[in-house]
Amino acid sequence: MKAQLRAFVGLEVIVVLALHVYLWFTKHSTCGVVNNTVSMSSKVQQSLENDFVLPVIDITELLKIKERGDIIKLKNHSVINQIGYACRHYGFFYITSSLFNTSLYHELDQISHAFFDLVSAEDKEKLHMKYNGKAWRGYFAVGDEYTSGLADNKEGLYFGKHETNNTELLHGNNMYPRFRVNNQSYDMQIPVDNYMHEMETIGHTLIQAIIVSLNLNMEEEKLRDYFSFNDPTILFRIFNYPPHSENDVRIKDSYGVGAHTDYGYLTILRQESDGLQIKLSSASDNSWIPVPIIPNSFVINLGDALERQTGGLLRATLHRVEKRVNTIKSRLSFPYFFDPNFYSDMKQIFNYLNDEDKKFAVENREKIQRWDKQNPSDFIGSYGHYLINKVSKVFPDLAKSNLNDAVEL
Ligand SMILES: O=C(O)CCC(=O)C(=O)O
Repeated sequence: MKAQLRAFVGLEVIVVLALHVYLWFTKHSTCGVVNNTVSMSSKVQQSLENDFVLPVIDITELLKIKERGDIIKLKNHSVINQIGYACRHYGFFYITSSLFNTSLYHELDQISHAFFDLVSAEDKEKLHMKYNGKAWRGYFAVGDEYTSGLADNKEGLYFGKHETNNTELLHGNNMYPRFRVNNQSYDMQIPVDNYMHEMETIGHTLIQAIIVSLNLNMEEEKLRDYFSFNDPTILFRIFNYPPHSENDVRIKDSYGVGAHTDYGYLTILRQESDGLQIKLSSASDNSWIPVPIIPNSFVINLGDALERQTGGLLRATLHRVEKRVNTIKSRLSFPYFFDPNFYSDMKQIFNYLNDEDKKFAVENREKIQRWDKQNPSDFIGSYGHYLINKVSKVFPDLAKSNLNDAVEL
């Protein structure tokens, strides 16, 4: 009898444990934690324990589709459904894939470290953006770039599509660092161009997946016209966040990057170490949530143009980067921006949404107050116009010296 009781109690414990495991999985699978091959950093684990983790979506199946333009033809695909869920609820998610070219990323990490850590301030200054006219490309030093009115604690390099004969604002030549340190010569052009090429493929894949996930009542041709992703505006940046002493008065009230949303369609971000934080509109306590690194993944977030075009169904989520005070290590990050065509007027598709999504978009608009108190849907003009106004605020001095009267300051 005793043995039977022991067996029964043992069985009960196993059933209760199994139930807990089951409940945990059903709860978290709605967040789309689908890639079991990814090893999670301790902070991800911690966020899991705090009951939240951003979706991690393996996009290999989409990257395998040979004709890049065909993704927009897909219907009811499980990866697209996961992307749609993440975009509607968070505006932020991770992507993973066995097809990512990790050796290229490693090469770019190495050469970026060599540039930021070993090149002298004088030599970096020779590549300053101020010497590159209206192209808005080159190097900037710590304190040059502002977000929400405060100088960020980062230095960096700005790149875009390398178009030597294009004299339009924010177009033109890249200033690729070429340097020699410790008896070794470096040239950033090939790794930067290769990296941008790979990101463009990922960008085309994701924007089409996002468009399909909207289930719009529109013909393919019209979709391509409304979402101008064929010839996107591309900006690529490499940031270096140096460590600071906690008592450094210059950084008292500022961040690595202050709170902001991105401007265009989507950002494909690779971060070398933790630091990025987001504020979800659904977070009841208004807290900042860490977005820790997951090895071999990218963080994706949506920008203002998608918020505008979808009438608020998809949101550009507020984010910032912590300053580096309790560490001796700097932090590299590689944000790549895949944005609407420079001349596109970012047409709105609210009327083509289904009723449920329309309701969700209206609720979103009522519930969430944007950080800048602006509504991207109210903007009149092209994406290029929107972008120029935005970037001239983050580099006010450069806008005065290099863009002259081309922008309203
Ligand atoms: O460096 C990062 O992790 C994020 C940078 C960022 O927020 C941006 O460039 O918009």
